[in-house]
Amino acid sequence: MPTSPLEIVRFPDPRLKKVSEPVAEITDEIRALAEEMCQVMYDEPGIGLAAPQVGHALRLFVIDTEWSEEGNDREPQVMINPEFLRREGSLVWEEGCLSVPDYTADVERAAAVTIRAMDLDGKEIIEEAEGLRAVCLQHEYDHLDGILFIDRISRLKRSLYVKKRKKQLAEEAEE
Ligand code: K2U
Ligand code: ZN
Repeated sequence: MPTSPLEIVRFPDPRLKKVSEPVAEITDEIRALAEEMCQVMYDEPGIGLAAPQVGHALRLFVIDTEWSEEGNDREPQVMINPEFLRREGSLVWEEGCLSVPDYTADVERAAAVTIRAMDLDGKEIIEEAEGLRAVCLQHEYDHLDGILFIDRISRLKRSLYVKKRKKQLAEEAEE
């Protein structure tokens, strides 16, 4: 059945704070959603996208940290019901988010992770990652627990962003 084009949910939409539900069964609808999420990710462009960011409170995200604008090397990975088996070390990375417009900040996360998930065929994936891919996996996983990168920065920095964002929304409403 035709689905409405996916829209990116933006802060301060309450849907971004919800804890998503596990995917009970990999249905054709789940496959279609994952496919559309990959398209939105490449269109934005981004290197990751979680289902709650497009209004679906499901424990599913897509990630592709290797692709380039030429578009010939796209290999998106769909991660269903992911969990971390290991998080080690520490690194700081300047993060942005497709759901948090016009803002970046340094975020501290684990430097190396091992993640276990299911792919679209229901096959178990266990993957080790470090650097940008480790950051992205943790960033997307946070979305499934209703956590944004701005929840991992200082209260002062977060409050300054919230004030700026609410002013931006008020000005847009007046236009
Ligand atoms: O979840 C999202 O909003 C996509 C995020 C994923 C991400 C954020 C910070 C660091 C790593 C991954 C980004 O908006 S995707 C945009 C982007 C593109 C290239 C490099 C870093 C972030
Ligand atoms: Zn994000």
